[in-house]
Amino acid sequence: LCHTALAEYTKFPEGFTFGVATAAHQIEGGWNENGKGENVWDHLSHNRPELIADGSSGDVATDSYHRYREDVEELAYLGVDFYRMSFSWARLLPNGRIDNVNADGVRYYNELLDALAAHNIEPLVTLFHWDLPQALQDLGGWANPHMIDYFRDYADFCYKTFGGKIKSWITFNEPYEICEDAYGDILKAPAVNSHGVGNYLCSDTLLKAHAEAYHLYNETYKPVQDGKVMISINSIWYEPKDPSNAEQVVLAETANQFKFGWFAHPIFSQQGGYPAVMIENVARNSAAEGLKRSRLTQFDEYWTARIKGTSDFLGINHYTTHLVTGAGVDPGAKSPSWLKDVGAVVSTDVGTDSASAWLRVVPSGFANLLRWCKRSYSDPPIYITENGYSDRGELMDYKRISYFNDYLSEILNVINDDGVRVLGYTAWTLMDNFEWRAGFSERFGLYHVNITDPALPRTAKLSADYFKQLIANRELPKENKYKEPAITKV
Ligand code: PNW
Repeated sequence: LCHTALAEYTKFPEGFTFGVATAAHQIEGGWNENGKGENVWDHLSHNRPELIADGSSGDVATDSYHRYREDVEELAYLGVDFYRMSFSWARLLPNGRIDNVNADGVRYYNELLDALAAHNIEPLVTLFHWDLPQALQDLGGWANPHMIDYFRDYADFCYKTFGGKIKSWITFNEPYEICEDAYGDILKAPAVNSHGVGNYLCSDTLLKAHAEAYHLYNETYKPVQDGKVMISINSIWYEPKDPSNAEQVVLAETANQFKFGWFAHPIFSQQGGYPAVMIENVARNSAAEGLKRSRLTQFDEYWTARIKGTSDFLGINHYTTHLVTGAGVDPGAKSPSWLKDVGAVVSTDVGTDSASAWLRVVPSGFANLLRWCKRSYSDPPIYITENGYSDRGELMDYKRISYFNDYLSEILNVINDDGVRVLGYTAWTLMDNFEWRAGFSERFGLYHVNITDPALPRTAKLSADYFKQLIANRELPKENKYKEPAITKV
């Protein structure tokens, strides 16, 4: 599974673009400044601090609300083509609705967008990167179908207010994490933990909300603003532990349909709607539980058609590969739950490690995922909207560099050998930041942030230098000056 082959291809194709990503709640801070409303992450970290590994919060984060000019200087130093950032819904619309606009939020994002423009850095803006206004969560959040209208209104407001400065939009970041981790579990805010039920109510609403935001742009704004709209889907890519075991091969495909296909199939497949194996498994389990209907509501003909084809690119966030070891209910699965519905036992015992338990380094899995996307979704144009590695914040971050280099090398392999249409790459993340429930204990940044110093100084890590060279040359470095020096034993 895990091979570090010598890079066969080193040059990126003409027009391939590079960027780095952040998310509002992970960097901005200023959580209640100048009219910003409370969001679900403010709420979780203030009311259930025991759920955050180091007791930290996004109250100050990396203070990018005040220090954004410094951030833009770092982006300019790296030489990125684009910056993937997100809007804080509650900074713009404190209660989530358009009847109460926070002028300071509009000012903040206008100034940030202008600073990017002054450096020729294209913004790629995510409308929703997990920080739902608490006022909307109080109404049920993504489990409430009326959220389709609230999200459409918010999108409309953003297109109208900022659309002259933005050519690329992402509606949702990682719908799986939103629906499964936040509604089906307590891994993300609002930690509803309605396993096997709330997660599927969420996906029904979220996919419809996405489609409405897409159609709105296409019909009303695109003719004038001429931009693109996509969605970013996260994959843990699943492979059979034993590739010669037929049952494991089938189950790994099932797991991929449940994970990536849950949101990709309705939008990117020819047929539309949820993957067949999901519909089957959840219906079977629901009946066995004595329910009258499947916990997974299906899209009718209208919504199947309305959701299909609503993304100009396939945005992929990819970090890792896990293994399927056999059939059955995973020992960690709650009942009912998504994992029980998958019906496979999974393992993270693969590749090498990182500071995040879930993040195993398996570059070859990335290539397999990309080839699978080409096959499954009729060769879509793809942007990698996140990819990165966690450690404890070392400045000489050799392991992050080798992660980037090996994963980028797999992108070049599939572009050249398989004709997968990968058009751009986004590193997660510009700087160490509030890593959700892991707080600051897991660090993904190209820049180090010293959070014990109130000035929150940023320092370029070795990986920042690596990334800068990569962008300047549009090729992987030939001689490996970024290799960890061998330790001489005495
Ligand atoms: C992403 N997985 O989350 C998020 O978009 C970022 O906000 C976050 O900081 C970053 O990745 C690092 O965690 C993920 O299980 C959550 O494969 C889970 C997975 C991947 C990404």
